[in-house]
Amino acid sequence: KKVIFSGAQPTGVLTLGNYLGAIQNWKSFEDTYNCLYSIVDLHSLTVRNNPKEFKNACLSLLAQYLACGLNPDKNTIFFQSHVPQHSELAWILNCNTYMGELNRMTQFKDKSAQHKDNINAGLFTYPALQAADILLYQTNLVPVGQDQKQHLELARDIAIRFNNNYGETFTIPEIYTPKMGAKIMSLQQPEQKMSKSDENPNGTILILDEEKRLTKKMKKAVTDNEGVIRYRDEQPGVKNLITIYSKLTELSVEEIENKYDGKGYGHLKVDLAEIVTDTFRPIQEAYANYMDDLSYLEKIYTEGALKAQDLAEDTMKKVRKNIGLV
Ligand code: AQP
Repeated sequence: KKVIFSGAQPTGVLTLGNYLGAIQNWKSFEDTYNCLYSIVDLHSLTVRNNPKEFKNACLSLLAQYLACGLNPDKNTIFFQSHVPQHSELAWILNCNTYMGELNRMTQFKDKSAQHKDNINAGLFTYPALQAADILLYQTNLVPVGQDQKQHLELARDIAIRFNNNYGETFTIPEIYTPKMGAKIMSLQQPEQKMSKSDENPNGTILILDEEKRLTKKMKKAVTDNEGVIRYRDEQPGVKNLITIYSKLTELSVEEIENKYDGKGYGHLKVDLAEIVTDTFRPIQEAYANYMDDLSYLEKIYTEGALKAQDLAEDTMKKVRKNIGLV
């Protein structure tokens, strides 16, 4: 079977953007690929966390993965930090990645502008750890949102360079982004992507938002003065709402435009709030059950780590040998 690797950071509750851009697709691969889905906790150390809250966020993200329907019998679900080979390979790849390449990463530019008081080395070398995450499993396909494309291209460049210098070591991964929903935008600033760590809570729908809160956020979503429900770049707010609608109902853009022909934005927002609520209700119920059963979560992440370690060690043996470590 071909291998899929992807992950999300435990930096907060998953957003509707994470769900539509990534998690929803992950599930669709579980029968045809050997899928590894990680909670990439080491990546989140690039921001300052309260250790107790961080630990909760990590367990919560595992419960969110399961609640979103990822089947632990079909997928390997694990914490990145439980597989020490990630850190080992990250160092080796750091030594095969150029400062110039890392300097071009827009995520580093954005995040270092946001956190001026903590521009740490980890934030800068983050893409090398991400490359290690992927290359460690001889990954064929990486399903991610649009925002991760640049990092993935760098991971490919690093793998190609490494293979050229040291002989065939890594599979070169392909990038998979969904045709629609690869970049869900903030409800408040539709020119910016929806993000877990957005300071304005109204811009972001979280998969654990309860109905009232969710409906309120949806009603406040920024639109425009055009007064027509059309999917076009001149109406970024409305375009974003139609994208979400289409992804969750599988109605085409045209069908949605026709359905709301002559109707107002309020109508669209109320209906969409209901659709999102209906999607998240079973997830929220399942989430509460998983969070009540920490020993089950422990069983899942322990088994996941063992499976991932085995695969990772196969690659590391090859890497150590090829670079000449005794
Ligand atoms: N707005 C989005 N639309 C579509 N896909 C998205 N992803 C993130 N935002 C959107 C995809 O979700 C996966 C997990 O993301 P991550 O946890 O690795 O972190 P991120 O990409 O940095 O996402 P956030 O939500 O913006 O987190 P913070 O605020 O912590 O930086 C990835 O596949 C990502 O592409």
